[in-house]
Amino acid sequence: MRHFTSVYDLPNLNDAINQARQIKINPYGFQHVGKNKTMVLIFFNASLRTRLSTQKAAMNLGMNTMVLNVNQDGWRMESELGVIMDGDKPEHMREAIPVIGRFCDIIGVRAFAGFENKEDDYSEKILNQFIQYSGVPVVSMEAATRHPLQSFADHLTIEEYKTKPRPKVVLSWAPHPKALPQAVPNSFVEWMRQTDYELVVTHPQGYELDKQFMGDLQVEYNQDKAFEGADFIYAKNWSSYTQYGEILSKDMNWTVTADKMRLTNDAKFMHCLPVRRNMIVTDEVLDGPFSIVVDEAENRVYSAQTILKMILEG
Ligand code: SN0
Repeated sequence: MRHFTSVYDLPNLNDAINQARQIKINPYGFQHVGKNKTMVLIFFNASLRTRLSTQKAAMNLGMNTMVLNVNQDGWRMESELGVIMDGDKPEHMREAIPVIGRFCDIIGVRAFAGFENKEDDYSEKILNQFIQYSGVPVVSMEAATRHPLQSFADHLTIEEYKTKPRPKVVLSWAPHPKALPQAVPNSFVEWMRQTDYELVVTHPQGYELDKQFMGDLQVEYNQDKAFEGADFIYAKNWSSYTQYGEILSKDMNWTVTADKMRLTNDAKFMHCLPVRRNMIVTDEVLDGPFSIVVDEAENRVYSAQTILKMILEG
């Protein structure tokens, strides 16, 4: 494996999960793999878990890490080719990316959807420039359309908590005050479709995800029905894909409550975090015994470490 941008980059999904479980048992057993190797983490957007877990993963492998918050600590970067650079962006990605590549062995990039242009976002314009110009392996730390390190950690978490071979896993839209990307739900659906779990997606009309992620999966528009007998509830807000980047609903009837959780088969509650309390999910559920959001976040280390190890060994 050279780059990691989606589940399709993994040579074998079961093997990746097994490796992650091994790494979780023995996180410092592979310190030689990253000796004298450097990872640069580039953030165009805010981060807490991704930043810390990816650095921790790299350090567990004996790597050195350097972090740059572009647009805050670094020069603002131009991404358009052929423009006259007379504005507020002093640096072009065309030079910045290969320069960064000379300083490291792996680059991690976080570049959310900008919501200015659907084509630019869904063609992964920024991430692909890193792949094209850096000369080193590139790991997506949430790009415009996917968040694969998160989905990998989600899969690992479900494997740990499932009590039957084929659990019912429900992705539920929930309300939020801001327009959020589709990356987390896109990636979650795409990843879950590679497992044999029973996957159900529920959201209000107008929140349909891009077909490339949903495939032939049908949406259950009735949230209560979706929750019936669920083993895992994965809540997430996203903005509309069809009416690109718009908020069509803030309907608090979609908030995950204890009453709704009672429809499930004592489902575990999951969310990638950060989570807006009493918008996405009530305090009662989030602080209750079925919430596994912190364990899910811990698994970000082992999913990232598996990916970095596979790249270093590749
Ligand atoms: C990001 C998203 O893609 O939804 C990152 C999740 C891992 N979430 C946010 O930007 C939340 C921001 C907010 O205002 O709650």
